[in-house]
Amino acid sequence: MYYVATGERKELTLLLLGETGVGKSTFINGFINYLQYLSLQEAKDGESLWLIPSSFTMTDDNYEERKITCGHDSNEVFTVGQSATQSPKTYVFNTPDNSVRIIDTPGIGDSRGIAKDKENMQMIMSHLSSYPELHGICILLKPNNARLNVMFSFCIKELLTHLHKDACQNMIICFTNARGTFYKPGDTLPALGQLLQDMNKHDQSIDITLNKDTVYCVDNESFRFLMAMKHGVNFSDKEQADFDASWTKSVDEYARLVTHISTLKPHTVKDTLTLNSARRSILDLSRPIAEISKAIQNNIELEGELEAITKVSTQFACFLKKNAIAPYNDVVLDYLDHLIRVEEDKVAVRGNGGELKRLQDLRRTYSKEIEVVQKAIREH
Ligand SMILES: Nc1nc2c(ncn2[C@@H]2O[C@H](COP(=O)(O)OP(=O)(O)O)[C@@H](O)[C@H]2O)c(=O)[nH]1
Ligand SMILES: [Mg+2]
Repeated sequence: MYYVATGERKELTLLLLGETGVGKSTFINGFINYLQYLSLQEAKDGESLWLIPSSFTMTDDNYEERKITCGHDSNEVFTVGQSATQSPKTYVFNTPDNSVRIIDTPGIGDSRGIAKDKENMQMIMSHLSSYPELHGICILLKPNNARLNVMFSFCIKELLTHLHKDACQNMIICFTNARGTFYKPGDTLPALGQLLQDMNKHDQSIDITLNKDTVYCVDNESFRFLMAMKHGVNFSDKEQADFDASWTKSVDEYARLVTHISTLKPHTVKDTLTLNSARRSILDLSRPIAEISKAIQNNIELEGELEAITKVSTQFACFLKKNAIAPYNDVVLDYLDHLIRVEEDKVAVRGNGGELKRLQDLRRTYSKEIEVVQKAIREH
């Protein structure tokens, strides 16, 4: 891989974020290959390289489905022919100019639901505490996957609520699976632009620029191709030529991305972590607030207690308003409503209401959090 020589060797840290299945782990497997082999031909002749075990199916030139699997690691759980990263993990690469640490993370939009998403986000935050600075925070997206649905808004907003405003300067967007859109961001980029603009209308100030420096398009299908080929799958000459072109394109885009983040002032991770602690405190306080509110009906003397706790909670909320890219994720309630509706239908058939109750509890907790933050925004 080639880079513009900066003369000074830097240690760079890049965090990968995005929906499950968007291609974060494959992004890392691509990187090690692109670093080692400048062309697909070189890679074909060389040794197989992968860092993260992977499992996927591919159709060969005889239209037969072939399952390709490389490696095994308990951090990657293979479900329905796909692997899913269980906890954050860091991989280190030495490029000619830099040492690049890339942090792979479990995705948002986990099929195990919103509680798992929240748990994953906490795991990411505690993993980040080992790294004082982040040069790049990369949100991975697919070019034509932004059916401006609840899920897309939920994922983007959820990520932005966890990051400090200063991190805006380090945000980059990387489109995976981009060959089908000729390495252009497709419908997703305008959808994302619109989402950010709408958030800004609601008294938020999101300073994320979408331009050539911050938007990248890759397709790591050539990694899939390489692995399939090493497993003896045959492809037509036309397909090989396409994969060859996507390899070269991705090599260029990765180099451009690393060069860009090496010019940025790194984000101080502590700022983002402090924010996260404030958010957790609001959630922790929402339970006593709810309980005291209930008990107050019988014991009016509790009013003072309630006022004191609410005041603390409001201070945390003001802190979030001042410092978070997005102080709260308003889509979380729409998303939970959607899940609750689905679960209600299931309960009507099966009659087991345990999961429904859990979702309803979650909804109550998050609506309390949002209420506290919105109130603080209105009043302060
Ligand atoms: N065609 C194509 N497939 C990809 C690309 N990136 C990932 N995949 C496939 O998408 C699936 C999910 O990828 P994975 O890296 O596990 O996603 P993660 O959940 O974000 O880590 C796997 O089957 C990958 O082989 C890409 O750029 N192009
Ligand atoms: Mg993964």
